[in-house]
Amino acid sequence: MKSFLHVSDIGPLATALEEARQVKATPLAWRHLGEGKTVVLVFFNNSLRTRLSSQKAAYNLGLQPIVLNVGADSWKLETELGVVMDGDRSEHLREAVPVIGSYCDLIGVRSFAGLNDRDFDYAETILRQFIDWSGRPVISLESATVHPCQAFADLITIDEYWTRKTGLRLGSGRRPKVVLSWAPHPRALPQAVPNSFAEWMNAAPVDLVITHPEGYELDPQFVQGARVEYDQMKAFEGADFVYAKNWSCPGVSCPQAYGQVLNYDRSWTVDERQMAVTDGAYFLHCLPVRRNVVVSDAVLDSPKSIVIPEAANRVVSAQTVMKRILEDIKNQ
Ligand code: SN0
Repeated sequence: MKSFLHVSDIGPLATALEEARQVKATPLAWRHLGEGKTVVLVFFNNSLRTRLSSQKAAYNLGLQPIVLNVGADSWKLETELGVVMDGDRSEHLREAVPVIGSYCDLIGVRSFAGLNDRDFDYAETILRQFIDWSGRPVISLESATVHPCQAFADLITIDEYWTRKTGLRLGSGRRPKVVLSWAPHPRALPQAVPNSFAEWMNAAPVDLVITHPEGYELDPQFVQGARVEYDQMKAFEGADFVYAKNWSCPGVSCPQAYGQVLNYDRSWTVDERQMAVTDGAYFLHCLPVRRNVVVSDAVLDSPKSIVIPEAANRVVSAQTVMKRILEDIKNQ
């Protein structure tokens, strides 16, 4: 695996899921695989789960993590090409990235969408510079348009709870109905989480329904053939899994509104009213979540909420991805 951004980077999903099950069952079985190797985890933005689960995944593989918080304990880095560097950014990625690459064997990067310039964000301009100039495999730890480690953990969680509900493995028998629902939020948030969730669910043996108010249409490369339903209650009918997430305007139907909050309609807050029409759906969210804005206390604190096991599976997804990369390096 050269880099990890898209579901296609991990190959057949059934194989990846089986590998994740093994990693979860025996996390220390590959504890010598990463010996003598280093991963640098670069954070341009805040993180709790990604930071800790990536480090824990590395430790399980005998891989040494180094964490760099850009701007806080490094120079402020310039990310745009061709600019006159007379502002507060002291170093360009053009130098910083190959230097980081020379100190490690793989790199993880968190670089949120700026939400100002759709072309800059959707070209993954920052992550691409790491891929092009580091000479190392690069993992997106939520970059401008994708959050693959989260979506992989979401799939692992849905697989586990589908088996718990039906006794069936995902991919054998009926497909679960999975609903991705937009929810209100006071701030403008990226589309990376819903983009990746949609991409991974489209590749998995599930029926995906996406629901959001008009104007929040996700980029077609991620929606693919999924059903889009503008009536949230209708979308939730008979659902087996509900995934709530806010995102700002993706700029598909309204390019000038890219990255903006179009409305703050609190009737979209996921509550018992919507959950009542599901088929006893489990509730997922990537966290951090704003209580009583995105989802009510009653739903988040109910036995159907699986946000904590979902977060725990972030170690499993990160470890499975790092294990793959280390095996590739070894076999080169
Ligand atoms: C990020 C996002 O992409 O939506 C990270 C999610 C894994 N979420 C936030 O930035 C939430 C911040 C807030 O103020 O609630």
